[in-house]
Amino acid sequence: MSGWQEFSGFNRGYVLELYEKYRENPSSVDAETRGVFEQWTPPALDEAPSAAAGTIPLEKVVGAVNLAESIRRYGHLAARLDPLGARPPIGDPSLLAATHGVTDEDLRSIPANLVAGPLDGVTTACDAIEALRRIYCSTTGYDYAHVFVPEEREWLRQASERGRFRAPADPIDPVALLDRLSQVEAFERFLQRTFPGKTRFSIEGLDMLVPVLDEVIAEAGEAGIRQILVGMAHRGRLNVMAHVLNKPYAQILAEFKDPVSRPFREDMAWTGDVKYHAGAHRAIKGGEAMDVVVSMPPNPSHLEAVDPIVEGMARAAGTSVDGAGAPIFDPARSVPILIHGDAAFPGQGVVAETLNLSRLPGYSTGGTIHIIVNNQLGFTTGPEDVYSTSYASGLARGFKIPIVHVNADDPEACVEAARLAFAYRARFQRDFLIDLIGYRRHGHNEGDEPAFTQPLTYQKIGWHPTAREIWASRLVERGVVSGEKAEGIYQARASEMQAAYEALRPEQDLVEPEPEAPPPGAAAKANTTVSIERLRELNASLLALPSDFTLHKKLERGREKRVHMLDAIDDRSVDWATAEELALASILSDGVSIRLTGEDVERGTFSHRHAVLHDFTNGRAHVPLQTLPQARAAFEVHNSPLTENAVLGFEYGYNVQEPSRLVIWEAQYGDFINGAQVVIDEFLVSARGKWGQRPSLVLLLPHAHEGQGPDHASARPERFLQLAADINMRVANCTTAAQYFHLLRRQAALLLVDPLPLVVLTPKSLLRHAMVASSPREFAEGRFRMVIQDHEAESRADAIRRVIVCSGKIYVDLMSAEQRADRPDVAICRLEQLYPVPMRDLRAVIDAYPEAGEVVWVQEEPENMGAWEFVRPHLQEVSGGRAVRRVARARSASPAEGSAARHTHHQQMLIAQAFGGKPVARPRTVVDVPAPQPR
Ligand SMILES: Cc1ncc(C[n+]2csc(CCOP(=O)(O)OP(=O)(O)O)c2C)c(N)n1
Ligand SMILES: [Mg+2]
Repeated sequence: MSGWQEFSGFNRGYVLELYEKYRENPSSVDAETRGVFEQWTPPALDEAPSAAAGTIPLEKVVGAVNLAESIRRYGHLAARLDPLGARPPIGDPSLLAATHGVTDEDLRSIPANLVAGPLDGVTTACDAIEALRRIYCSTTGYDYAHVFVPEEREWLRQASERGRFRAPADPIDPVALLDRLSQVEAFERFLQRTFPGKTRFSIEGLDMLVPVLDEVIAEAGEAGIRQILVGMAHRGRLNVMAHVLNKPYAQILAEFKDPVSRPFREDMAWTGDVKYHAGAHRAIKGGEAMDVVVSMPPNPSHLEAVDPIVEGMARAAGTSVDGAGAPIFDPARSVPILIHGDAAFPGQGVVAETLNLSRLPGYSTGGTIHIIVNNQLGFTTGPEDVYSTSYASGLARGFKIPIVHVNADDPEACVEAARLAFAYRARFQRDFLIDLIGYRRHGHNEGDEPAFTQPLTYQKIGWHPTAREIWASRLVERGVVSGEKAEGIYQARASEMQAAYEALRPEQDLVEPEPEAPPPGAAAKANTTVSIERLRELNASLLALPSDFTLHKKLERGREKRVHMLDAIDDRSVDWATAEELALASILSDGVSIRLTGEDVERGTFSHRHAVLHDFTNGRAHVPLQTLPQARAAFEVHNSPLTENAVLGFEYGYNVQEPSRLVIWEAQYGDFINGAQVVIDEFLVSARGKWGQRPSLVLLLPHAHEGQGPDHASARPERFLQLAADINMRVANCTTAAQYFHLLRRQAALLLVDPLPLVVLTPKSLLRHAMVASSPREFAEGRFRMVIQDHEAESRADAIRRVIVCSGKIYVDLMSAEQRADRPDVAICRLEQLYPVPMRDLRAVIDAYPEAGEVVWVQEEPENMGAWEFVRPHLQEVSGGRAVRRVARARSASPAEGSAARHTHHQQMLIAQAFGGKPVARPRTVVDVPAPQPR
């Protein structure tokens, strides 16, 4: 047998490297290795080798090296990772010496250096293999052979084999750790006894999560990180809130009491949320440096939905935007920690979407520390039905994230994992995953009987000592503390809980966040005009290119047109894209920074934006809004990955973390927003009422029926309008470039005084339509109009019999219709802001036509979609007794026709109906309109 051929590429390289070292300088290797090499020459790679290392047959050396490498790669398969021992290590034949044709005796005759790598203090290969087994097959499973970058793999290998983060090299205070575990356990036991059956999602079985977080946070603080963002679900959340975020026991206990006698917030804008969804902040006083802030945002029950939100928060916290140009992100300023469930991590797609953000320039947070709180169960479902990977963490392998599986009953191993995770992140700015493997002491929640489905596991758990008990016995064995002392530590922590309970005054101790009411009328008062001089200056600056920049010919023509766009103040010359760029430029010059993201937003789906220009000769990028001399704040624009859920969540997080910045996300087409419905429902529209957050994210959603088929038509305005309540957002569908300009500027002006999410249905074909263009005067003198009157019709108001009210593109279709000429009795008004419904303005617009007998809502969407069902009662309320009708496509399950010809046919029918029928004079008797229902 030829030993040389047995070497895998890596080991072959290692032996060759060692041999090279020896040839250059024989004393650079130790005496025993020298002895081997003195009698051995590596064969040419294509030669069948036959030489053996003197008295040690070469195949034995090969076997030893391959065995060592197998232990490094696959040792985790033999590690004791399950505290219950219910899932014994699966092992692998490659971990056995015999598989490699070596015995312990052979190994004893081989010098350690051939296999030792970073290992210290070993002389023979046998010692080295034993040491490697102790490291790789213990209560930690190092799972990072999938890391591609050799430098990173080497760093990880050095760290684990040298025990860089383990005691004694990196000491642990054993008594402080015992105290911490006592606190964690006493908290749960007290709640279990005092509030039996009340849901708290106990941490028990994964108690080490708290010391692991302590460790990461302490390391982060020491490294100068100022913002730590923690995202987690229900499991162990109360314990983490109490002990990591220092939420007072009194507040937690008061929430358990849930006193009925407290004054309830009866205004419906406030619903609050259950206690295990609440967020918390903690400022830790940092010595001579600044404070460290640890924040846990609130999150909904939807597992893992908070992941991208935390990433966005961390990105915002680490980004400075004060100067013009691109913002500066510093990974040393913030760190995100994401705590996942072992069933949720592999199951929820948003996890993969979030992991995919980690290395993208527009989204990176300089590395996330992931912790799977792996209790080997998802409610009642075991691992065999939960993931197709070998471990719950399998997904992370594809992203080349180093993984450490660790037995949660071994506190020292857990602490090492935490330190290793932070140090790796600090060194490489990449994600790291700790798979903290424990069990779940109770049912899924505390009222749930786990033995129905996992009887054997729960028999075992019944007998299994707690992490604190295990650590206490270990310390007693080591003579660090006495049994009495350990018990005393626990009792002291239990008494603290008892004392907090006895001192509780539930009504007073319960603190609910108070969402502030927006200042009345702030939106209407915002001055959004920009003087014509300033607009011209901004336009000129935006058009200026670096001297050596070659533009694509077609783009050049477009920009030439723009040079004179603002010359004639009353010409309707400014198109949608220019209006947007001028709005953004003016906002930057007002000192508000902007972040714009979405699929292909740099160019724009419809090739209209060109926020990033590419030199035609060399591809070099130029971003006009980043070189704008007038700008006083940073601008960033990023093409997003092909994702809706995680990227929208990310922008939401960015927005709530730094609410003074304007954050805009654009969908490729409006309908793709449904891929992010969880973010809409659970955060964007309801976070204010549940948690007191005040988002102001802008969504640009292309929307219009243009014959492109059932998709690419509808941004589903009906969904947003169904969710509209308690003034939780603004929804607009504007029809002119100037309206869009003022809308964006109004949003920027309201960021701090009256923030609300802004949903804008945006044009597609109308982007370049002459009717949508506006005159420069409309930018310099106007404002955003929530309703637009038909001024032409107003001049013959008494002749008007039918008031059409519509929103968006159908307005242009109606105005361009031939039939209009035959109907001087029809006025066409636009509702530009769908929510909050501008009732006063709407009433005024309709009341301008005293003889009109009917109000007709015209929409191109099917009757069961679009705004009709939402606006109907509002129109009835302001119609002054006039009949309210609608013209719409017939009710339909699918938003639009698959054939362009059918689309056109239906569109023509709509227009015909809008103008058709007999004019109706206003009835002289008042029709009884049902009064709106009280809230
Ligand atoms: C998106 C979503 N689907 C379903 C649920 C219902 N649910 C709540 S907890 C749970 C099991 C979670 O298991 P795991 O992720 O392992 O966390 P654990 O409760 O074990 O800590 C399920 C299915 C949910 N909360 N969110
Ligand atoms: Mg679980």
